[in-house]
Amino acid sequence: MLKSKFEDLITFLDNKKIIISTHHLVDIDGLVSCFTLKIFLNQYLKNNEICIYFSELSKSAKNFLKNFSAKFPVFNLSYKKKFHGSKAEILLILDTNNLDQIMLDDDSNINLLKIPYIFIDHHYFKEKSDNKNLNITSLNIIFEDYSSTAEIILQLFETYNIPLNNPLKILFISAILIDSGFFKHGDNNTIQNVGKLLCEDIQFQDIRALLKNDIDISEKIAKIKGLQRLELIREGKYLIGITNVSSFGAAVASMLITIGFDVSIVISKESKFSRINTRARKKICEETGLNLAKILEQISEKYEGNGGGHDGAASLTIDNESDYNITELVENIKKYL
Ligand SMILES: [Mn+2]
Repeated sequence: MLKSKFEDLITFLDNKKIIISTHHLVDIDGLVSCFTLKIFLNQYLKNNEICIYFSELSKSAKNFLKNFSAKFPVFNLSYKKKFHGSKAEILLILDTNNLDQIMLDDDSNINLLKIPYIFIDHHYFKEKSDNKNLNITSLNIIFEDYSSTAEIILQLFETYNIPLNNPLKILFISAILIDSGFFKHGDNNTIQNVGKLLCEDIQFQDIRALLKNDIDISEKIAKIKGLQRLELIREGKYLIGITNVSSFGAAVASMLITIGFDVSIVISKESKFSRINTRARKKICEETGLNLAKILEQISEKYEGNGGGHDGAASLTIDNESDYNITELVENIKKYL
């Protein structure tokens, strides 16, 4: 089934001009998925014009790119910072299935460009009516149970028996490790995928070193302030933590789970919008059916926000003028606990 899905996609892409892209503040999974997909397509589709567009890299992705390039200076990791929409016949959007997460360099709305697009992703997917006609949904490849998008691309290489050299293997391992939280959110497949990529020349500890990220002082301060402002809600045997910080909301939300909360909610208020990052312990999602992505998606529909993610890690961006109140989210979460 998977092979026929891949085949449909590749047949469709033949002879088309392609732009590959991913969400704003590109993370390591987004970065690796785009580069590796381009390498795959270049081997397979000989006559295509393919380019990668990134709006802005996250700090960890920048750091990874720097470390990786130092190790493999000739490996081609070029991408465009300008979105040449007029040159594209099809857009491949990786590691997100939300068009609002694609940022164009001139701030224009991607929907207005009228380029058809296909998602290749591992986040919770809900079909939206507003952009249905431009998304070729029959060609989307979305596996919500995969721990990374990179594993979908890895499967493409495997299905078509394209051998992987060491730099490619290292790229895949890095993306899988990061997105699975070093297997914390993964399953047997995640571990097996990494296991088969590791070899004599590729040592696990060397990859850890490649992914090492120094935490800068602003992130430390955000975490400490997040703790100072923390409110604890107890629901039976479960603990929910709510706090607010101006930046590093995702990191603060993850930290709250590490220190003992079952669910965390972190609000980051900006001038026009608020961003809400949520996390939940994997075991609780499995036990109770809690799915943060679904809850945030529902709220975003009701208040015209923008939400999505996974069952145990999701976010919502919402207009400060809307009637939305955080207690609605808390109440929705409590229903499952
Ligand atoms: Mn991902």
